[in-house]
Amino acid sequence: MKKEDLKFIKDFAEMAYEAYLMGWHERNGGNMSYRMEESEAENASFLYDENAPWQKLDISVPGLANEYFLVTGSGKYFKNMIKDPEDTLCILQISEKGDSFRILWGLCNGGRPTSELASHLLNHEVKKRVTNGRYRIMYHAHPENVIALSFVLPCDEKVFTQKLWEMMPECPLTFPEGLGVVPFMEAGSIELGRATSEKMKDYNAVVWTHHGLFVSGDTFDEAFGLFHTVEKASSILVKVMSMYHGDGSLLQLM
Ligand code: 2HA
Ligand code: ZN
Repeated sequence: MKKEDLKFIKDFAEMAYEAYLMGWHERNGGNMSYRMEESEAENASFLYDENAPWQKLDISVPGLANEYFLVTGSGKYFKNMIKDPEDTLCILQISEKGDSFRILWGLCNGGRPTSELASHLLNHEVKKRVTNGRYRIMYHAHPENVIALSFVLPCDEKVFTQKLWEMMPECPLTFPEGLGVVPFMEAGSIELGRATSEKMKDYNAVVWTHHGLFVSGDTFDEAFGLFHTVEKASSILVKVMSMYHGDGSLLQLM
């Protein structure tokens, strides 16, 4: 077995590159994590540093005890993940009590897992429970139209959901449960992680006001597709709103 044969690393890095091409990852923006299947964790074990030290988490996620994750590194560029996974990604293991982690592979030039690790783990814990283990992916980025709308629409999930549903017939099919919205909170904070994971009980996509979008999915395609659909509907809404005057009348171009 070679690292190149590990399909989940390849799929992860390919999605990262496609998302970068969409313009959702300026500089080192965004982060992603994948909860590995047992067989994947076993197949990748030839990569592991079994002496890796345990590091305390500042949250507790007993629902993820002994789980393995592939996670983006803090400060790493999505653009580079496909060409240099060892430098930009890591495989981490959660301890038996769910209060610590250790880096078994990756970040070969040093570094830490994503600054949004608390959000990722808290959301995985909820989603694993409510989908009976089906959902494995958490993905966050900075799509410009979703962010722009969060400056203009009220911080209200009924409004966001209704407006985006109206933009494309695809929307109510892709997110029939609607969209969650959380108010602006400090990036990387546990508070943001907890607020998002509350929403993940009911939704698969949560708007981070003035910051971005956080989605979950069972496959890379589903997570990417959901993210893409929300951002595309947002871009249509931004265009439609731009064609009206302040008094609600339509711009007359001819
Ligand atoms: O740059 O996106 O939310 C990483 C982030 C933090
Ligand atoms: Zn962000």
